[in-house]
Amino acid sequence: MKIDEIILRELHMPLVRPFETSFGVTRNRRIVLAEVHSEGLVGWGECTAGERPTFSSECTDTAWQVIVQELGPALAAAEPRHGGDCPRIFGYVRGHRMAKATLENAIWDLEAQREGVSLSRLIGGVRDTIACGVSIGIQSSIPELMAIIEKELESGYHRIKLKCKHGWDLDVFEKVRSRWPEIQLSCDANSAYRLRDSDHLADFDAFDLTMIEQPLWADDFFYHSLLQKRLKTGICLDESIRNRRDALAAIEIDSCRIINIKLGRVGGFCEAIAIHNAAHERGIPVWCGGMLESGIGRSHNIALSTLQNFSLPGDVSAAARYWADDIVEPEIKVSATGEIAISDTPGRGYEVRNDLIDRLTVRKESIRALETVS
Ligand code: OSB
Ligand code: MG
Repeated sequence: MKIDEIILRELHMPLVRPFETSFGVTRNRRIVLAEVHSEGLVGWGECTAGERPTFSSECTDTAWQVIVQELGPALAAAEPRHGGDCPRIFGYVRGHRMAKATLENAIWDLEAQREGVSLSRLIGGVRDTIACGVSIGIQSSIPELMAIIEKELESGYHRIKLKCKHGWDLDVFEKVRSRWPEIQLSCDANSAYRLRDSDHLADFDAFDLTMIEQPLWADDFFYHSLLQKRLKTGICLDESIRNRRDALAAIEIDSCRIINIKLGRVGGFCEAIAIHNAAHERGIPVWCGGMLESGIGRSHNIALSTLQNFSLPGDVSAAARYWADDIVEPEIKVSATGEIAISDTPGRGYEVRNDLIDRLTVRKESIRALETVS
């Protein structure tokens, strides 16, 4: 496909409530969106990098720079046939997977539109609804947390994930489990613990958690495998898994029993599908993580979640949990039974609200192929 133009934007979007993890609080998102124009169609991609390099080494500004200086011009010059060509085109840039995913996912959206199929169908999705969970940030008190959980359960969500850290873990699980003995409950430490906390983490076993997500270092498999031997609860890796090779290594040495797949963290649909397949063949279930996305990134997460081995509820939840006014329509909603229905319209399945996107845009840049003088 000939790439006529790539328009890169930064949007400012305030969250409806702050989101606190062991690495910090997010109140306002600075979201980079790519709009790729090709042969009369427009594909959209969202960058999931945070505002600061705290979840991973990427952030809004590094992604912007790498897309403007390297990936955008390289993509425009390359004329990819489909999304599957992107890893090769971007392969000369080391790292910056969230920046790469921004463009790769836009090409997958374009490809689905060109083929006249939904993105879910294009990637081989097998579900017409996906089961949804919620990720609940650290709160200032347990009663506040209990009220939020009550509301989310009433909304039908299938799984509650609690962000945790030292001082916000065992007491919290204790209270939540005694009130709701049967719910699917998990926790996510975002690397808040160290191997010396192994005995403390083994105490989590008392609460029948579906998994403990990323307890140790963000770049580690080895020490997670030592920790896993000391836990009954399965470890789920998020931050540590950058690609299929990492997933294979982690599974091989039993660093985890479950994998969280995030499109941005792994560099886009190609690698996400490769990790999904590798985990599937080895009997390791996966689920789709979230990064406080707008409707564009969320629509891609929904499509990804329709693959066979996404057998656990993801952090893919209703737009209204994050935004007063999201940038796609129809609004992304979760049914009373905690599910999102998959659209069968061509592409990502949700229209962009161009007027709203223009109003939220704080910077914009047009990227075309580098002019080559022959
Ligand atoms: O570790 O899964 C995570 C949000 C930002 C950064 C990292 C994570 C998260 C979430 C929120 O857990 C998931 C969501 O609701 O989008
Ligand atoms: Mg996580």
